[in-house]
Amino acid sequence: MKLIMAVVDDNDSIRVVEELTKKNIGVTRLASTGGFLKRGNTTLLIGLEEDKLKEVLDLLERICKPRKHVVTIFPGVPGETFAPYPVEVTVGGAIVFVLNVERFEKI
Ligand code: 2BA
Repeated sequence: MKLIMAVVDDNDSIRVVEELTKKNIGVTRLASTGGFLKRGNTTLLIGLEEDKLKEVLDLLERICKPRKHVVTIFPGVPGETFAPYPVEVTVGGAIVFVLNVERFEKI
C-alpha cells in the first residue's frame, strides 16, 4: 500500500476529491499553508493500493494546473532600508510525495 501526500491549490482540490470519491478511492483533505507565500493551500492524504498509483498521479496531473502569484519581497537586514519589490512565482500544479505504508488498520 502507498500513501500519496499532495499539496494542491484549494480550488483544484475540490475536483480531485470529487473524482477520487467517484472512483471509490479514500481521500482526506487538510487545510495547509505554504511556507513561502504564507497563503492557504490543501494537502490531500490518499491511501491506495499500488496498482492505482499511476491512475491517481495522472488524475492529479490532469486537474492541478500551475498558477502564477506575485509576492512582495522585503529585502535587507534590520536597521537598513531597501525598497520592497514584486516577484512572480509559479505554484504547483501539485507537489506530490509517495510514501510506502508499513501497515494499514481500520479499527
Ligand atoms: P509555498 O511554500 O507557499 O511556495 C509557493 C511557491 O513559491 C512554490 O511553488 C515555488 O514556486 C515558490 N517558492 C517556494 N520557496 C521559494 C524560495 N525559497 N524562493 C523562491 N521561490 C520559492 P511550489 O514549489 O509548486 O510549491 C507549492 C506549495 O507546495 C508550497 O507553497 C508548499 O506549501 C508545498 N511544498 C513545496 N515543496 C515542498 C516540500 N519540499 N515539502 C513540503 N511542502 C512543499
